[in-house]
Amino acid sequence: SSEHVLAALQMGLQGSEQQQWTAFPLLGDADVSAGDSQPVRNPADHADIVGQVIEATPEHVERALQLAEAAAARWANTPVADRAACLNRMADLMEDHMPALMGLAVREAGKTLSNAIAEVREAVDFCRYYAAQIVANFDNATHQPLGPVVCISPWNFPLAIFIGEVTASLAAGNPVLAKPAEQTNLIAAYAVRLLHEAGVPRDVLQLLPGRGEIVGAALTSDPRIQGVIFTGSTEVAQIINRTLAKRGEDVVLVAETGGQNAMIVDSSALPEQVVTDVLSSAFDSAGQRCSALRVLYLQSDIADKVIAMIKGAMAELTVGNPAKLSTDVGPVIDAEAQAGLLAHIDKMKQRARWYYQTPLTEQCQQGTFVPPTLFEIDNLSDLTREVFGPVLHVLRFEANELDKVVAEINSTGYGLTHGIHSRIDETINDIVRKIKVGNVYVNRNIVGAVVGVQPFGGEGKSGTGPKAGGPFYLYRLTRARWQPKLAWQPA
Ligand code: TXE
Repeated sequence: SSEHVLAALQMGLQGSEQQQWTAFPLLGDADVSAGDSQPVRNPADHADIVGQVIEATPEHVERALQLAEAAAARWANTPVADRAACLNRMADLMEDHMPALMGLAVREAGKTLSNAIAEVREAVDFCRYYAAQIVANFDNATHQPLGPVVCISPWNFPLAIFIGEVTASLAAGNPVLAKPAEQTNLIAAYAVRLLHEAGVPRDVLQLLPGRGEIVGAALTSDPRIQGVIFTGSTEVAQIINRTLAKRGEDVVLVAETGGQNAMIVDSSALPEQVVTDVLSSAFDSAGQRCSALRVLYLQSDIADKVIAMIKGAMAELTVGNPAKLSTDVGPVIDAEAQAGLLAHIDKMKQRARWYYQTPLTEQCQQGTFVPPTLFEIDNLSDLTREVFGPVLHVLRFEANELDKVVAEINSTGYGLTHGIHSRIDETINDIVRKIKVGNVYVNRNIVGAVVGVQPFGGEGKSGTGPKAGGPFYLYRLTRARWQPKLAWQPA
């Protein structure tokens, strides 16, 4: 059973607790393993040093760009079947290296064990999906690669999003310069080494750890870069957009950004199911998912009952060391994120009608923990920005106010994920028609991407599209020369 698998993996992780990892620039012709290094600390227990990182210098960036440009034609002319074979081997390798990858997701990013499994599985799915798509729909003549691309990724899905961006770009035939988030270089470096082992040439995939505003900015502004694949905050996406606009050429930008995600629950919904789905949507990964539930609209007839049940369930959550099987909610990524969230919670305590928080245990003192917190507020406009953590805001509405609720949600300008709990078909269909959003989840929890099944991406301030894990993604990373053969049928 999955519990046995988890227990076995936990034992494996215990063995690797003392293990230290490294990340440094992996250039096409050199490992830059000497230089000033920074320690990486476990967000659950700062005494645990997970490894060391050496950042890329401007010289490393320049060398990587030269090598990527020189490698572009060779990788473009590598048959798509051979590129796909590298990705399929990578999927196998990640399965073989599951305990180490999970250990890194837990110790470097604070993921719980079950979230860490999902993280690796999603990365594996991305590899196999893009490999299958490239073989089915593309050949080297009909679709030509863009040229060198930069993949810039966030820390919250440090393997799945990183691998999704990188493997799609590689499948499409583009040499990749990978710039992972500052907080999660170790797992990215591990993954890049596996991709090299899987057969991706070193000059076709290079790793440049470093600060976004230094290494990321140097890469996105360089005229040799033909595409930027970005996942992160709306603010940074806007900076990159302006940088690319200044170049005045057709540089491809794929940006996945944040959301202000809401769930509408009417009085026909099943309260027990609502509570389970609300808890996982709002508090899994300590709420640090772009898809996570932030705003819960409850029809007033059932609001008191559902709120009492949510509070009861929140009281039972275990917040603590994510390496333990009994933990439900781990730490947030770092002290800066923790301080920002605690400031938001303090501010909302003044404004909200009431609040409830899951009690934290002693062990939470050692890390950057934030208690799961529930507020009842009067207006969505009380939330001025995306709150990237385990904080949920409840609003009540009356039966005749559904249109107003949908208009209010649309007015945020974000459109990443929303949820609906209702047993009335007309209500569900009406909301689905009117709500501006990339992904809508009906009578279930909000989960984000399901590769090949629910391609993921937002509208408005939430992203440019195309959706990751869907059939159009690879088209955006290539330039069509003539009519593709379509193995899939548009719906
Ligand atoms: O973002 P940042 P974070 C969003 C989520 C949240 C954010 C969390 O909503 O807002 O991501 O991730 C690099 N030029 N999503 O805090 O700061 C930076 O180094 C070039 C949405 O990491 O935007 C990092 O690698 N690059 C989502 C990356 O940008 C720059 C899924 C992201 O950093 C840069 C996951 C610059 N000037 C998270 N400045 C979805 N929609 O799918 C920073 N970076």
